[in-house]
Amino acid sequence: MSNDEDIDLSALSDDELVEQMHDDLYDGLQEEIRDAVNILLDRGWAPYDILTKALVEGMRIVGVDFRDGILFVPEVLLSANAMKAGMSILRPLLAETGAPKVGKMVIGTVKGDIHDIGKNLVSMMMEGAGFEVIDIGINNPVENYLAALEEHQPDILGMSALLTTTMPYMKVVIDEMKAKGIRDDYIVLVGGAPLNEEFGEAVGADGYCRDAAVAVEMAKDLIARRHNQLAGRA
Ligand code: B1M
Repeated sequence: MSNDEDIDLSALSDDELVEQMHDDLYDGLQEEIRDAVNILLDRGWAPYDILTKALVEGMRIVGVDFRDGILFVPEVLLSANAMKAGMSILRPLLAETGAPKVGKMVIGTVKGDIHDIGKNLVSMMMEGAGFEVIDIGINNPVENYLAALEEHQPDILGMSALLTTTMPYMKVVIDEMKAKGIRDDYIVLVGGAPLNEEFGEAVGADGYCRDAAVAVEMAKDLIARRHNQLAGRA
């Protein structure tokens, strides 16, 4: 997909520019991605549309060629860094609601797993929806989750896993919360490409989130239900 010619991004139409961004993400070109995000913002694009139509879609294409053995880890890392460069411009814009905080979430990727783009995206969208987010990063053993819950006392624990080999670790965390008698103190949401609703139920989570938008809706919904339950008991 590489194209060695210098392209004047600002001369492209919106559709051409989005397509070019898919190519530039594929080629791991951070600077070009930053420029293109800024051009789309100048043209009045909503940050969420840039995120989903240009960046997430571009990463989906990378994922297909990674799966098919056309791209390898070093190339995909470059793509991931280009994606992060674009996300870092959008992050403050998505978080800029000025709304009062509606809840608090601790989120992290599970042990053995270093994928963090999806988790970061969920964090950004949650912040944008008025949540305070404490991101504990990648490769988290159960102790990290428990320590963060203890320290921050969030409403929600979010866990992310992108590998079929790491997703069962979510059950380890939830089982340990049960053993400590703290499971019901928190709403537990899980997400990541290989998961599904049945898996979420099987590990004992309160909800499986297909994407960041679903995570926001589910978080708001479950927090509202919880408040209603507590009010009912009072
Ligand atoms: Co990885 N990788 N990777 N990789 N990688 C996948 C996941 C894979 C599907 C690629 C493939 O084969 N098609 C495959 C997994 C296969 C499987 O398990 N079935 C795979 C593999 C095999 C591997 C390695 C083992 C490769 C190797 O070393 N041979 C290795 C493992 C490393 C490890 O973790 N121990 C590896 C490494 C890497 C890189 C480091 C190169 C890089 C990660 C860089 C980074 O994250 N900083 C990478 C990448 C980028 C991918 C793909 C291409 C893209 C993932 C991504 O960022 N997607 C991925 C292919 C794919 O998924 N199509 C792949 C974009 C992101 C926005 O989507 O993460 O799904 P996603 O997040 C979504 C939802 O899932 C949901 O909302 C997000 C936003 O809408 N969500 C949540 C996610 N977490 C949530 C948490 C929540 C709620 C919702 O909590 C409340």
